[in-house]
Amino acid sequence: MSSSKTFPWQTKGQEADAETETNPELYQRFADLVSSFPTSEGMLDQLYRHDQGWHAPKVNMVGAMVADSCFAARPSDIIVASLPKSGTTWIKALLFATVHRDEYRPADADDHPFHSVSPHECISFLEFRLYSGNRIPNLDKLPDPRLFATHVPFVALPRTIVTTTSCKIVYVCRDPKDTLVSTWYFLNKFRARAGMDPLTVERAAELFCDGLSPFGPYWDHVLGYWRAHLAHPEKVLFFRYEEMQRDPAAHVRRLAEFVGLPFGAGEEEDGVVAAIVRMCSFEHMSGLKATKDGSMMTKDGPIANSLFYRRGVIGDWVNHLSPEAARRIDAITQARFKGSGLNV
Ligand code: PPS
Repeated sequence: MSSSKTFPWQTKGQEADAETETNPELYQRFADLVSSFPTSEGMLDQLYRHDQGWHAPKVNMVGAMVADSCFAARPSDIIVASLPKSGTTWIKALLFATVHRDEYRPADADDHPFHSVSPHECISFLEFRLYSGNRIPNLDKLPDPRLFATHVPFVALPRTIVTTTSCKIVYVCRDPKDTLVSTWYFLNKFRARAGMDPLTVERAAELFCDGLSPFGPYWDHVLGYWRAHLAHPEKVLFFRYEEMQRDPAAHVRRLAEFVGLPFGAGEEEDGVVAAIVRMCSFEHMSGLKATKDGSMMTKDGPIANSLFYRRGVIGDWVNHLSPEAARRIDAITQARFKGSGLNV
């Protein structure tokens, strides 16, 4: 089960307590609004289409709207943004380990918070965890820099994240076919838990191509952050999962510089970058006891930390998707990204 140990930067999860404010009226107002949006079948939950053009289950769309109206960004905040299944857990681990490297030395990985809590508890999602269950969390006491995460598209970010100039966004995207296969696999686990038949990968691919994936359409999501990165490279960092796999150390250095905490010559000599890369690797993280035996609470009940680790490789789609489905996704990607300078 989840650890009883708490850290100063840790936010409360689903477990509301007497100190946490709630606002059921605000949640209800947004729930009523979302109920008026068009709906479609999704891979697990029914998806609602926001008038900004993105899709999400009702509870997450409501969470995003509450976050938009209540979250107050600080100039020192750092926000991880991504589509589900595109490297979120990994980038959370890398960012947390980099920012907190003096407090928790990666060389002493045996003593690191990752032994007690998953990267998802080190960096909480706004719309899944913090703004859920009618709660309006008090995030004022968290020490700087505060680290948060979101799956919402750029257009739907809480507005103060965008308007607070020096608040930074770290975005990661992944090949759409691998993102789809990872999403399909993950959501089928929840379908099984809910007693639903598994979704075929063919059907999942159709839904994905129609934009009916959580926080999709995939292409709008990636393009939204890509354009924001081009317009404001000092505010939005843009990483690709595949490039991170090819050279993780270079990405850790870029990440550290971007958040204003570059590695010094002494740290380079001491091998701190390599230690962070090693500690956050799929092999290390998936083998931890906190991953294998731990879980965290979500709206759907406890979810095993191990579910966030499957294979962690590039190109696994080839083992699942038909050539036709792959061609269809590639054709959409080519058409949608044409002229954008983006090559996923
Ligand atoms: S989530 O639910 O949005 O947080 O999921 P997300 O972390 O974005 O995606 C899960 C996929 O990322 C792989 N993964 C990793 N790859 C490399 N290194 C590390 N440390 C790592 N941690 C998780 C995970 O295995 C999922 O990909 P697939 O292709 O399904 O294996």
